[in-house]
Amino acid sequence: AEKSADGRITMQRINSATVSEAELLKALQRPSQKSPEAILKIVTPIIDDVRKNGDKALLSYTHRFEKATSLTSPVIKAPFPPELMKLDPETIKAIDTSYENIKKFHAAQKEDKPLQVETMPGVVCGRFSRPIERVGLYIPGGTAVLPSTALMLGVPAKVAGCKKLVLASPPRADGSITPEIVYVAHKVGAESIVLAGGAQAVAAMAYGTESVSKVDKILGPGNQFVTAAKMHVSNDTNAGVSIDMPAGPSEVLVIADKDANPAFVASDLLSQAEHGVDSQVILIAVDLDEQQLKAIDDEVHNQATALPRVDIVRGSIAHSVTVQVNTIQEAMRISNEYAPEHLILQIKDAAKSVDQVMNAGSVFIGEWTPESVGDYSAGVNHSLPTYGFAKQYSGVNLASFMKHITCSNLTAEGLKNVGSAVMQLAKVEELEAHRRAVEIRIKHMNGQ
Ligand code: HSO
Ligand code: ZN
Repeated sequence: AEKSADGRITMQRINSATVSEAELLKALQRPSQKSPEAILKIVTPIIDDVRKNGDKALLSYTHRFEKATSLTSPVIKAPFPPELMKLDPETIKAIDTSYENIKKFHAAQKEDKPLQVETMPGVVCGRFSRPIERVGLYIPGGTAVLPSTALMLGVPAKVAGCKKLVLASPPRADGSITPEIVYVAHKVGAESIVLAGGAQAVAAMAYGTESVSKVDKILGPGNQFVTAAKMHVSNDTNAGVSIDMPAGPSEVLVIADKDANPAFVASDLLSQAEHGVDSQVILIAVDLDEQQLKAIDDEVHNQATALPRVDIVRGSIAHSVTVQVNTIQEAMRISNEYAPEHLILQIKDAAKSVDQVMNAGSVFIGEWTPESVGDYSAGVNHSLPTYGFAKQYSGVNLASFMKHITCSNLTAEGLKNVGSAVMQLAKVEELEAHRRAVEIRIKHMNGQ
């Protein structure tokens, strides 16, 4: 990781009023990712191997990559043995509280009743939803254990009514799995936990193996190998599997004005910065003077040096930036252009500014709403679009686990009303069978 010359952990600073738009955008560029082609070259043989050789291949990758050489089966099936989910009471309570809040918020996303619209007399169009039957939920391993991600994927899947939930997570070197993840798997009624990570876990869920159930959709964050593998299997029409969204490293953009508490602002920047060296944090400082900017910089440095993951923070802060702007409007313009995964508003009357948010994964409003409440327990989902994909994707939500099916139901009168339009367009497209499917019925009505 890079360090500034004097060893201070500090973000570079630019002023939007004095730099060109191109310079501004350059400063806001996400840390570059390895080329997708290079990653695909690595993951494709792994995916092919697991598709062809099933459990045997899956296990051998887990032995190799996770060093879990004692593992003899790549899956544990429900009911999960209680000794695999021994937790202290505070942790159980925390998971249970978070579970209930996430459940409440996602259950509220259910449609009250199927949609029905009569577009013309006798022409009724409807839409109803059904759960995706089998879902694969990927829980990353790496530098932190993430049972919260198991909650963010498992709870909405359960609320949606998915029949089969398969979790996958890389095991530890001794072959075991984090007990918190097993407890969440148990709570959401998962069918099994695949003890594997990376492209091999994605392939196992996409194609199925002797012991891993094939799924219809794979969701969950992961490193570049996991992401490339998800893209690869979702492009294989023979796999019949979809994915949630493309994923990149995590990021936060904080907009702070004179009202903001420098210590709070720094704490939010750092909670995102500690995720990984490739995380990016952006501060947009609205009309702050040198003294206020320095107060935030000092807090960043002082709080960071006291963190256990200070080395990771050094890495992410090295490619993070403070942008000085004069107005909230300018701050919002830049934020919408950046399209942050997380947007934190530490500004006066923060709620009023939400109207101006056009692109963001999730918004945290006001000084009492740190991102970490949304990461864990408030109820909102933390599986969100990164890398600017908030411009076109939504975060994981109830609909991520559902399909919407439409239907139409016409009366004879309805067919008479809409039939001439149908027949005329069929004529334009020179699809005569289409036209006659209407005509034959109209003739029948007329006793012809
Ligand atoms: N901020 C992360 C989610 C997370 N934080 C998990 C803590 N654990 C990406 O949205
Ligand atoms: Zn987080």
